[in-house]
Amino acid sequence: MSETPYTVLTVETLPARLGAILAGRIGPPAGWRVREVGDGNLNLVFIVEGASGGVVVKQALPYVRLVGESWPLPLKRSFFEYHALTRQAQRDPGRVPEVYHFDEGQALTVMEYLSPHKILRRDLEAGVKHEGLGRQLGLFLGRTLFRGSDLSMKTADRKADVALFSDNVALCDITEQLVFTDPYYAAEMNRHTSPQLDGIVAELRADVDLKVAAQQLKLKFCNHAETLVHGDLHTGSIMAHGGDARVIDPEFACYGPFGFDIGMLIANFLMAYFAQGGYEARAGERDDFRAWTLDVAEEVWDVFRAEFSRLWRTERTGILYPAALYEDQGHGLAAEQALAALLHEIWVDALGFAGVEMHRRILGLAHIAEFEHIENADSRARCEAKALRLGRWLAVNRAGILGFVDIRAAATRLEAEGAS
Ligand code: SR1
Ligand code: MG
Repeated sequence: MSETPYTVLTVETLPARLGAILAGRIGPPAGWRVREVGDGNLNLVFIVEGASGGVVVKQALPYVRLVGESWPLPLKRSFFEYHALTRQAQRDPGRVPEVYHFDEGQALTVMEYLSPHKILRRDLEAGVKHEGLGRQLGLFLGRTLFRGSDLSMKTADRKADVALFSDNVALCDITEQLVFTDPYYAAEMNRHTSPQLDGIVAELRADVDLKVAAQQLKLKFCNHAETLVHGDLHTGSIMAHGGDARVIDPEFACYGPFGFDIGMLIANFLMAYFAQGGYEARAGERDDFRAWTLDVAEEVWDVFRAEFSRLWRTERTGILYPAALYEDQGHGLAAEQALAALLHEIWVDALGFAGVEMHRRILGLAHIAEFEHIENADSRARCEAKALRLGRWLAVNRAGILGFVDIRAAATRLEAEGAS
């Protein structure tokens, strides 16, 4: 912990401030190249390269970067990110950046520089595929969600951890408002492609079934502390290169429902699917890539389910579903029945979360680059409208959607029809 009061880093001050801490790893500060590259909504992110290597320095600002100082935000989010990263590193080794140094007072984390990795969302816009992506993300979800839950954790560890993360109030509040509530009324910070989407926005805001679904999902997010979730697992929180995907930025980490991260992630691949039309000079040009985005989403779920099931059978040593009640009594089949029921519940929740995530990225404050960068507003609105329709179908009908085949059919139908 530093003794100096919190001070915002700049490209100019960083070498003097962090020279002593980083010189051993990357070489003397005199030769450093420092760039501020943060393009997220909240923080400063510096890449610092020296004679013998590079690191990333991330510092929380006391406000929401996207909005400005009018929206203060606690620095303590860096503490939650640090604790989430250390847990994720234990639960799925190698999938998150290694943390080299954490300074709580400065809300500052020094971590592995992932190079030449790029933010996945940029490649989803550019039409660049990544080998093994769905598998790696599915494994990450299976491992972190299982091992962060009562299925794995001991009761004292679990209670202490729930208490620790329960203080991440401000970031949970952002999710509670921005994901589950704001898209469904004329909230102050909302924006959408207008006038093209005005009709469908009015329709969604008047949709009673959708409003009920959104609040049912919010209830789950707020009250079902099932496991430690990343909390903001969209494709801007993933970096990828050459068959290696890494998960970054878990500052929204909290205890929440198993299906939350899964649904958020799947939603972002579904939105990438619908965005492709905005980048086609000739209709169908991106068909192969478009199909790949659906394949990845499906693989995320399939691999999650397989890994979660494997851990259920081999590592279920926590508080819930003790082997003493099942396998040890010769009731292994009942354990499988319980697993199937739990996976079904996770699937249904994940679909609901996917639906509201798609809505908030088009109707709320925080949009996604794949849609935003479609310059022609009519074309952008056509892509967004399809995603809004699919999101509504997912959120409202989640309990009756039996498999990814249904989602694939609904998405391809909307894509073929063109939504309005
Ligand atoms: C005010 S923060 C807006 C969004 O940015 C973050 O990445 C989260 O997704 C949050 O909802
Ligand atoms: Mg982030």
